[in-house]
Amino acid sequence: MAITTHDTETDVQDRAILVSLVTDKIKRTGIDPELSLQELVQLAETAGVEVLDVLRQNKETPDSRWFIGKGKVEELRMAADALGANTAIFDQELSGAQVRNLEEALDLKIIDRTQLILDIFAGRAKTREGIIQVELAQLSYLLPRLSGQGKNLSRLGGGIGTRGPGESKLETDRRHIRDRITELKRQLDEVVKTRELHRERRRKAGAVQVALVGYTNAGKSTLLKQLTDADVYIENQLFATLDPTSRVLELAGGKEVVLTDTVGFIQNLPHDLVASFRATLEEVNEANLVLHVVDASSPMREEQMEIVQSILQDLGASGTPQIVLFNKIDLCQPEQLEMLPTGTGYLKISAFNSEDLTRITEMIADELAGDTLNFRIPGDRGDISSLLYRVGEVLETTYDENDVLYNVRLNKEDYEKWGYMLADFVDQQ
Ligand SMILES: Nc1nc2c(ncn2[C@@H]2O[C@H](COP(=O)(O)OP(=O)(O)OP(=O)(O)O)[C@@H](O)[C@H]2O)c(=O)[nH]1
Ligand SMILES: [Mg+2]
Repeated sequence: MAITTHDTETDVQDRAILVSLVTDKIKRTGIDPELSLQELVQLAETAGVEVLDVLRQNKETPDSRWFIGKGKVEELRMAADALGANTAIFDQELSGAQVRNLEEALDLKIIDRTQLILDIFAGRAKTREGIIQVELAQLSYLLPRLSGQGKNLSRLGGGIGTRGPGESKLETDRRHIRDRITELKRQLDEVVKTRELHRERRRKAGAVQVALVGYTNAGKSTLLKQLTDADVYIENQLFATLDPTSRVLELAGGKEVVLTDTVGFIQNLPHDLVASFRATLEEVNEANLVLHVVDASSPMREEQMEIVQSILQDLGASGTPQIVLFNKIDLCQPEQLEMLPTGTGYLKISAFNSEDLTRITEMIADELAGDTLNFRIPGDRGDISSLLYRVGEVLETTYDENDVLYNVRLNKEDYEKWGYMLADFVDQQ
């Protein structure tokens, strides 16, 4: 049962007014509401919406009935009439009742930030895993908003350019949705198992995992493409990537790692999405090294970095070694560049500069490199020699009668993993 269909050709273009309510609670989060609004504009444009105007209000607490104040509702109606809007998009999350009240009063499609993000994801999902995860997130978002739902059930799920859950199934009741959620979770479990098998295989093969993570649009997929020639989707829009893509990357010295591109993060990443995408995001957890890609030219750079760190923490990956790649320095103002931290663990790069790409692979190699060890391998143990080449960086090879002597740089983790095969061949002298 596909519940989301994108058919942009036949859909009337959404013409929207964006609304931001700044409450005391939001002020305390420290996220600049103006930057958040700028991001909402980008999200709306990514979803194919034409943004006509932006309305702002400051209020201690949201209005329980309308979210914004009654006067502001009137202002929104007038603006919508004057500009010919058919949609209002709120930067903060609305309750089901607020959506219904606003829709009835204004005769506009009412969408909040969460639903907009879910919608973009729905349009992007291509793999079975992605599609299941998005539908699960959409239904989990919809379910608590269904109570007391009357004639407007049809409109609630109708997002940007989509038939969201509900719209195509007027008859759908909560039990139906719960059943569907159960079924989706079961399907997701299967996908998770397959993914675990893949991971297990990679681990057994001794592959070192490096994950590209970062705020959406930071340049993660561009880096994967530049570093490995991967044919991935790159677009100057939010959430271009949904499903993780892995490619082999050869480092300086010949060592190979598996580099994985992941879904981008964003502030207030909907909770339901994080929960649903946990399987995908597990890739990050498995990584031996995280490359945190930052758009150094963004005015929200610091906030974005904090948001990424806090999501990594939620995922349990905050302890993984990390290299911060300040990307897009070709777009930076000189004063922006000066403010960037330097030192080990930080690189200033442009994804389009080949020298910078080499510096990345060098830093990855350094970060993963461990101590050097000497091995003495009998000539008839080619299996051990090739293992050394695969898991370590062979620095020197000499011959002593029938033995080959290797000086190899091997990190602790790999030595622990392969020690049972290698320990007998360590040359103590
Ligand atoms: N000028 C400049 N643009 C860059 C650089 N790196 C990436 N871009 C551009 O930034 C945009 C986003 O790049 P992506 O690689 O799709 O970003 P992403 O992090 O994968 O984004 P999501 O998948 O949406 O999370 C594209 O238009 C890229 O061409 C860079 O170093 N300099
Ligand atoms: Mg991407």
